[in-house]
Amino acid sequence: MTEKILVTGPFGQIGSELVPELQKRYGKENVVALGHRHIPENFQGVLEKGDVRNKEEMEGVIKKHEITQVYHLASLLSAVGEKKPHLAWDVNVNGLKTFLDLGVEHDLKMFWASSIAVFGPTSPLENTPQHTILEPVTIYGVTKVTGELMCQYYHKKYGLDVRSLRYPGLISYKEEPGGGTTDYAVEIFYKAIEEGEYTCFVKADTKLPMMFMEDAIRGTLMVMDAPEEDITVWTSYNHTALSFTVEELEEEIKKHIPDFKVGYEPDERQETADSWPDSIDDSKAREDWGWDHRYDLKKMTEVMLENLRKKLSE
Ligand code: AKB
Repeated sequence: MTEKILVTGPFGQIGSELVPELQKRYGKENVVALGHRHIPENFQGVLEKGDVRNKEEMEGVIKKHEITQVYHLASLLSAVGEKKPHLAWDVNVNGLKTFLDLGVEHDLKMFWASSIAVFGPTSPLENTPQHTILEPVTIYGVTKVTGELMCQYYHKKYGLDVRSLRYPGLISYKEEPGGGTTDYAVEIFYKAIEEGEYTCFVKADTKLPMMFMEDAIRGTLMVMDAPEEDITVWTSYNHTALSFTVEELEEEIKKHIPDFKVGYEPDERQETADSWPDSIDDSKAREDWGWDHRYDLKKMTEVMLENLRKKLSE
């Protein structure tokens, strides 16, 4: 059977790199991008427009395209969530509920994006385990814990095959993130090339789990490809590659741009960053479906600078 894929949030940081990969695998005609407001003019592929909170509208898309799998990525991130907590709850929780219900009704296989934001100040800070205290202090984290529990519940109650990853901060040269706390780890590369200086909105010693986007996309497809009997975590898998402080990233960039200067002016995002782990333990993902990252800080920095230089000079 040909898989017919629906991707929500297709033009966000993850979606804009996942959609082309899915198009390569399944054919352009079999991947439907569900746009909402911002639709890139140069998008090549099948496009629908709609609101993930509107079940009727989403059901129309699923029926029209005979969808078999959904990658539900549409979400407000942590920093923008703090500015719009009610909207964050509505989109992140009610949007997911729409697809969990449609997943059961239309027998869909699903992927949903969770985050390291499920952890909070009472979770262990280093090598945070898969199963631990989850008391997030951001609305984004609250929606992600709720979503994880809903996914697990729908799996247990209705047998829904919905898989998920707790993404760390994601770093990419293709699409910029929007409204997250870990955005500094991408912004710093743009500023290093364009201006030779950067004012960071978190402190120099802020350390968070991170991953290069190519690894994240590979991990996403790996968890979806795994045989169902190998999946032992139905909330969301810890998923990581590396952890570094901003200062360590600054030093790595300086190996390529020696005059690069970084200033530090922490804002309200510092509190969110401080509430998240320094590093997480993703051994469950490694044991269950063979997760293995390919990019460390050195390789990621080289690839980011090389590709951003090209992109910014076009
Ligand atoms: C954010 O900073 O909000 C996201 C995330 C870690 O989920 N990048």
